[in-house]
Amino acid sequence: MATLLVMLGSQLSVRSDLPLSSPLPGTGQLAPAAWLPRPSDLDLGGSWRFALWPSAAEAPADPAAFRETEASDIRVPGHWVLQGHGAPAYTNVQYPFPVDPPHPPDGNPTAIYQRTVWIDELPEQARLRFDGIDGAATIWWNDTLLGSTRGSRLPAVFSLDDSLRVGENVLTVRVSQWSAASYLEDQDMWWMPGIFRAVTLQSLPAQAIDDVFVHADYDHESGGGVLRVEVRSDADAVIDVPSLGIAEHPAGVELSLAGIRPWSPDDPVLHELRVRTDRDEVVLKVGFRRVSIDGGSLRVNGTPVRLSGVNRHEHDPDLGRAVPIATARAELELMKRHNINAVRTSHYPPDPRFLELTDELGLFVIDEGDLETHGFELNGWRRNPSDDPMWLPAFLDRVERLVERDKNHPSVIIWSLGNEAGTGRNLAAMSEWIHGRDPSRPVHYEGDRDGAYTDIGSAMYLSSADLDAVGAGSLPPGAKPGSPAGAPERPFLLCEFAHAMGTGPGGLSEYQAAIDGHPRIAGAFVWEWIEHGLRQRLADGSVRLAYGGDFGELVHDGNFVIDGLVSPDREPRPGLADVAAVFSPIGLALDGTELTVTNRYHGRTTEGLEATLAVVDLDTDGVAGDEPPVSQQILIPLLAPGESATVQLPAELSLDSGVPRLLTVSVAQAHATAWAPAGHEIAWVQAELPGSGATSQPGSASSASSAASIAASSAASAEALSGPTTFGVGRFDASGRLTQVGDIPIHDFGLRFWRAPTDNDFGTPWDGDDQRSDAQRWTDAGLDRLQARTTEYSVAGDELVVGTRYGVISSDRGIDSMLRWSRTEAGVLALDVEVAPFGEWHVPWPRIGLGFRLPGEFGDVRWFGLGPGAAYPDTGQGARLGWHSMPIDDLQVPNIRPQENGSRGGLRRLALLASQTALQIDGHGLAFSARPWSDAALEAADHLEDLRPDESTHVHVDFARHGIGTAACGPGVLPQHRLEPARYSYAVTFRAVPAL
Ligand code: IPT
Repeated sequence: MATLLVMLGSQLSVRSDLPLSSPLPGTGQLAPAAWLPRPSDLDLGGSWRFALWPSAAEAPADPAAFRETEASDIRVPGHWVLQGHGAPAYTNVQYPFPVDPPHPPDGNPTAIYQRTVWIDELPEQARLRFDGIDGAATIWWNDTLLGSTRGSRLPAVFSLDDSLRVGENVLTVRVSQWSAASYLEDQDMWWMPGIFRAVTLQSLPAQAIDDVFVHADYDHESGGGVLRVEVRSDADAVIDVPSLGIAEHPAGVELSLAGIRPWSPDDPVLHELRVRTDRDEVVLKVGFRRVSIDGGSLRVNGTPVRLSGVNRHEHDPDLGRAVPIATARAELELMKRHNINAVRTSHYPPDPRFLELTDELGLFVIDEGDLETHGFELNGWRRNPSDDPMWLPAFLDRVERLVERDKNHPSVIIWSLGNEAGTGRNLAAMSEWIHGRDPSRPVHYEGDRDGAYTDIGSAMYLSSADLDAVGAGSLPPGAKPGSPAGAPERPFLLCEFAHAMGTGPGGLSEYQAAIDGHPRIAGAFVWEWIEHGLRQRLADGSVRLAYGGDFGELVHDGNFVIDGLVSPDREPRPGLADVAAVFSPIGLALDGTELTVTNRYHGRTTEGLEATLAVVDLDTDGVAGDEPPVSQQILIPLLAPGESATVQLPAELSLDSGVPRLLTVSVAQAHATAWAPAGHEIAWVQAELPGSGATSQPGSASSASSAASIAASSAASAEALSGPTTFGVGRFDASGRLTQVGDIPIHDFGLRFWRAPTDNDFGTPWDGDDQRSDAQRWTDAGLDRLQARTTEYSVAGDELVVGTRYGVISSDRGIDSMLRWSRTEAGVLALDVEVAPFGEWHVPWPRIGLGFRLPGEFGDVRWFGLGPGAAYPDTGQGARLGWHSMPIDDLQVPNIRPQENGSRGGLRRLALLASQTALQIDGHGLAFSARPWSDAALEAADHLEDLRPDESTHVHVDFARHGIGTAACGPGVLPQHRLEPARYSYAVTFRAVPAL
């Protein structure tokens, strides 16, 4: 390997171009170094001359030829495919070109960029830095060839010393979309070429500071720190750290410091470090901390970490991966406000400024290399670059540029070699290189399943049960395909889990319980933070959020790129509230009037948190009145990280007053932070106290019973009905369907068992025996084509009975139902529902509930139940019990690919409101959704923009729902959240009330 490294070093510094088929890294660059901005840096972003050709062969070969060419203007940084030249393309695993390594195809969009730079006075030394060029670039300054770049998300720095001139200078960059390097950049994302990160001209003195490596260690036993700053420069350097009283200390000489406050995400203490020579100065921020693996757990400053993470791609719906730094900051602040404390920079090093923000705001980072060769898997991993010596220099170059650029950031606690590149010698060599250069951080790579060359066990999309078994040490290595290295001394994390595609993710609570149950489990990273929808203007002038296939790609992977906790415009999806609840660093449990508080912060006590107890009386239906809750501050015990304590809630609220009560404890930060104001909520918990008085819940949903079918049960005195009838405040049609409650017209009333499949419903569960998705199994079983037949319609005194058989077309399978209406309370229609399967059923049902349509003027809802966001059986951890209200439009989750969404659970009272009147529905454990379009329209639509209100309000009142799971990529719905076919009975009431 030594010879190869020498070869690599010399090859890199040669000013030559590199053939597009060469597997080698770039040419002509300066040695990789830390990203060290200086105030005098000149940003070369802006408008450049630009032209694009369909192949490299057709594009001008050099700057002189380009000067004669017609060109337009383009914005730098940016992707040309988002600025009217060519089109983006989305593939997940598959390469969009033949797998013929190391050759790119001839059809290879090739662009030339050019701009002038005015120089007043020649600096002693000048450098040109590119932070990211997607594609393979060749660079000229004036007519001098500087070299070439490979590694789209990595920096490339060139010396300009002998090519600068006073006056006008010309910078020319030729970029080909495809090269040998494309085989190493098969991340699941849009293919978007262009100069998409900053281009900077640095003017420097002759003996500049070339590199700085800060070692800032913290010893949690002594509370002391050790600082050593290595400087690469031809001049002598000194350091100053004013906040620690360090001045003019010689670089390279170790300093022991007592009484250091360490860096942690919860207390991100940074110190300004100045590195100076006679002629040069750079300023960095330093944080003291130590990463270690001890007793099988991953620790920072001695404390085991609990990584509550997300995978973050750089994405903006208009700008692609050219994400403005203000946007990145807003994203990180949003993460912090949702209790996310870690980011995996999937699957490439981020914009270098991003890590300044994670240092400052406090997030742990897994910094990942720009490497993925996933498409080789589709060809049996044959000729995978990861195990082919021809690619070793490129692999080493990529990891070296990652580590050298980002090594000074305290937030970076783990290096990751890349993603989904199989396994092989070149990956092992990358890890070996890191261990030599930066032994202070562990190395991660999920593909190292045997733990042969990395330090942390890792997996993707393991089920919560398997994660629990890994934590307990009971899942041996290799027990399942892809199961992780089991050695108990290796900490373990899920680098991806909880695939947040469409409605979901379901099952977060079970994962978090497994994480919190085992110190060996260092945490997990949701796939993924943001949906990569691109804003697209269509020929008719309309605008939509586009996904794979929308740009006419020959091969693509559809909407698999739309799988985030936030929309492309960073609007939270319902899953984000759920993540905030399960990731909360303050664990709260309420048992009667005993509150247990657990401090799961990494680096702070509970000081500075304040808690409120709110108490509200419930009526016998379990519903609160309109009066505001009685609130008071309560004391939070002072807890160090990892500690927990139980406190008694204050007696003076006379908690056992005889009536049932709802208690809500909320914990908030007392003081403003960089990312949230004072009073921002960190954690909450609710519990109901039954009270000593007896309660009756008239509308209770009951659970399954084992009896097989429903008896036709009309009393002897029953009178059969054959036409429309009035019964109490209800009107019924000739088939016994409810058509009116009071004055409110009701259409298409009946039982519903179907839902517009979610992305998870369309996925094949990783943990199932069936190769079919739930949605496929539902259609195979005929749930999408039930036909109704009235089996009974009769009245007997105060009971109206309607039996309906829902049969599957062309099958002898179906569902029998019996609806028993009663009118014992004036103005109220009470309904008991029984359903039971008949024939063979081997598939869970999507839902059991009522569906109907109201006039569109019923445009608002008010409900007592879980809210304000959606809650399915295995989602909605962020939803709480109380009164909520909103326009029906706001109930909709604007999913880019429409699907079942926005159902509110835990429902006890619902009012569907028009201006004068309201339909009120009461029950227990119900769920509802209401939409301005039908389920059929929802299911048929490919894009959000296809959905149009149809002047009705379409309502579901569900008794039971199948869970959501994460089968879009991962395990399906857990057994306890499946809706298995069985006999069930439920109760609910209807009434028309004045709208208030
Ligand atoms: C895993 C990838 O690492 C990630 O980039 C993304 O594609 C994700 O899947 C699905 O959205 S790969 C794994 C499912 C084989």
